[in-house]
Amino acid sequence: MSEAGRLIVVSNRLPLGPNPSGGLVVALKDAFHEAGGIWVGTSGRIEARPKQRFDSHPGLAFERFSFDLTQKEHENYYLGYSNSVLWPLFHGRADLMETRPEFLEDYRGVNARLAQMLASELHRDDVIWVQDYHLLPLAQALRDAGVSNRIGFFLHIPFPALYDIMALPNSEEFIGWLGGYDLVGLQTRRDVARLLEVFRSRPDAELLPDGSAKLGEQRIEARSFPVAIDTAAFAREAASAAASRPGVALEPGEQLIMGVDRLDYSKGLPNRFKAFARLLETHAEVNGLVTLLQIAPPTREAVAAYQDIRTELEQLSGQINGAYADLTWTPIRYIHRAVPRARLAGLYRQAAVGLVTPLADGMNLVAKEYVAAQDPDNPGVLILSDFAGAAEQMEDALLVNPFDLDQVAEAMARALKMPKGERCARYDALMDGLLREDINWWSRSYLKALRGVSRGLS
Ligand code: ADQ
Repeated sequence: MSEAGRLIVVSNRLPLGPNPSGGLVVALKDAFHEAGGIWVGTSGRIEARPKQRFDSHPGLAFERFSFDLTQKEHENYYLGYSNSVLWPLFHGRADLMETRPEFLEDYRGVNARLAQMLASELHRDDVIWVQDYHLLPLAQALRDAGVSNRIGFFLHIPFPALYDIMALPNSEEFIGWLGGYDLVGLQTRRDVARLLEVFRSRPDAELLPDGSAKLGEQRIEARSFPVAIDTAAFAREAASAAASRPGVALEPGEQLIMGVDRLDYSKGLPNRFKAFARLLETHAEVNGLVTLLQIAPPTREAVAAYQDIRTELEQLSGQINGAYADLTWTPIRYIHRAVPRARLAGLYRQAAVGLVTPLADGMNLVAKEYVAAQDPDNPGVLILSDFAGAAEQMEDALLVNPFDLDQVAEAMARALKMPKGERCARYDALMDGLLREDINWWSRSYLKALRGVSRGLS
């Protein structure tokens, strides 16, 4: 164990079970091995009398500290303020926001309760890394409880524009929440520019020559740290999955276009289906020879906007299949459930085109997974929305404006016909970047920056 203080990670959901998986667990494995520490988050249990508990497991390099939510907290903090206010707003859908005073009250309340629980467990040189939009006020609440440790935040979703923030009933308070952090990590340079614009607009904030900002007494560093995947491991998984499992049954000469997204309105699925219909309409030569496989598992179904998107997609896929299908060909295969990871990796490798067209997305890891899964000798083509954070690093994809259906349809036609030489050149360039800037690079560079901020600690 190193001299560095322990790492305290806080995320909404705690990784549970004896052998937890997921991107963040892989990302933080080395850091926890080096420094030890605690991972804090909700237990997934809804209890009338919420409890908190520590547990450790011999296979894990961190202790777990979980806490329950009441039904009211789950509805107001999680479904309410986090996913019916912040999520739509940060994805440019202020029109879908549902603001209610009790949402904000419990959002503040859960963060304050968590700060109280956590404050008494901290050592003086621990560094605290808070993950995502559910926990924005946590640093302020910890500061109020007398915590002076280094506290960093990472936002996994886009940072909103100044004008969008004005739509929040508590926009002043929102900006104040950021003032508790030493380091605010965002996905892209575009997000950092939006945050700095917010500071620039405020008389109580000062932009310092080193690029950081001062808000009240707090110095805040804002930088981009594009989140990533375990590229080499995913590539291996895809190669072995493709070798051991059958993919989708295709007719001779038929090509697969594939999309994988949680069923979320930010992912641009209706536009994607419409663009695919446009391809079928304008490129008769591909009819019968191309299938769109869309995997979209349900998510946050208790929130009304998610029920609407489901209905819309079912109608659209029904209409398009009704118009184009024949006895041997169904143009859209729409699968409304999760697919095991290894299976997904093999399907990516089978697909000639990866279609990633969100209208707003912090990063989008599917874009990275699709490229990592390709056969280096015969890779497929990634079509990527300019509105995904990943576009900033993945310029060798076919970048598209997802609102322009003709452009997306033309990109599909181009990708389906792209000569092997060009496919390989694009894949090589993309893969170089993904291997260099992988998930370990992401967590290492963030933690180095966080441990490097000075708070006058001895
Ligand atoms: P998400 O919005 O969930 O994440 P994304 O980055 O694409 O979006 O990650 C989704 C993950 O879930 C991928 O690893 C994907 O393989 C998996 N997944 C999706 N559909 C699946 C299915 N049907 N079956 C199995 N697995 C499936 C948020 C932000 C993103 C940001 C990430 C990480 O919205 O912008 O990239 O966090 O910071």
